[in-house]
Amino acid sequence: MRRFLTVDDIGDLNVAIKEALEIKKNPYAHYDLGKNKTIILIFFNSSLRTRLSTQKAAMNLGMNVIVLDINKDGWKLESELGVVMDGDKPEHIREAVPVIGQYCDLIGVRSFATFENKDDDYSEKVLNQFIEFSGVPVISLESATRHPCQSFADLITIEELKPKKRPKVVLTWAPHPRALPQAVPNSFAEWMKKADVDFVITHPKGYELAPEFSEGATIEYDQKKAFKDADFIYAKNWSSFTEYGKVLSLDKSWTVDEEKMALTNNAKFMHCLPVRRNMIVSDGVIESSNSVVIQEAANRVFSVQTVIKRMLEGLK
Ligand code: SN0
Repeated sequence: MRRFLTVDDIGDLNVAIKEALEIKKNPYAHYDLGKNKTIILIFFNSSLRTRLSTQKAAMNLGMNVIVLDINKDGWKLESELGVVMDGDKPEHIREAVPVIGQYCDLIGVRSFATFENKDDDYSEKVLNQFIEFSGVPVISLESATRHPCQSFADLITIEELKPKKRPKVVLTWAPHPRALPQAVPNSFAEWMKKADVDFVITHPKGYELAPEFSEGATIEYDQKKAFKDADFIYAKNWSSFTEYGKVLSLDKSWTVDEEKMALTNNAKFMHCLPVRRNMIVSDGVIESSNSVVIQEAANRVFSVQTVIKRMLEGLK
């Protein structure tokens, strides 16, 4: 395995889930695999779970881990080609990336959508530089369009908790004060469409995801209808794709609360975190026994550990 960017990179989902659950049962079983191997984690954006769970997963595999908050601790990077570098960016990404590749065997990189240019974001301009020029396998720790480590952990959580063979999973938009990327919902949709679930997306008009992600999913604009008989409610805010990066609505009637959860089949509440209480979800729902956000976060270790393990096996 040389890259982990999309659902297509993991192969058969049932095999991947099984492997992750084996690792969860016995996290140190492959401790020798990472001996004298180094992973560097590069963050262009903030992180709590991704940083800690990836570090823990690599440590469970016996690896050395280096973390770099590149905006704070590195040189500011230029990514345009053909520019005269007389401004505030002392280093070009074309040198920085191959240099980082000299110091490690694997790279993890987090680089969110910047919302400056839709084409740059959706062509994964930054992530692709790491793939093309680092010379080592690359794991996406949330790119402009996807968050595969999160979606894999979400799938593991659904597998652990599903009350029936083919559960109903609902991805619902909810309000948020800032413009957030579409990466988490895009990715969740991409993984759910491949999984054995009945998948519904609900959002206000104007929040349609990019067609490559929404195609094949059921879209229901009436949130209450969508919640009916759901086994899992997956809440997330995202900004508009069509009016790229815009916040079109702050409508609190979309907040997930006890009344709406009562319409479901005793659904579990999921969110990737961090979550804004009483915007996305009421205190009552997130603190209820149906909230599985902590288990979901715990599974972040085992999704990424599966990926790192496969990459290390490929290095041998
Ligand atoms: C990120 C996002 O893609 O939505 C990371 C989620 C894993 N979330 C945020 O940036 C939230 C920031 C905020 O202001 O609440």
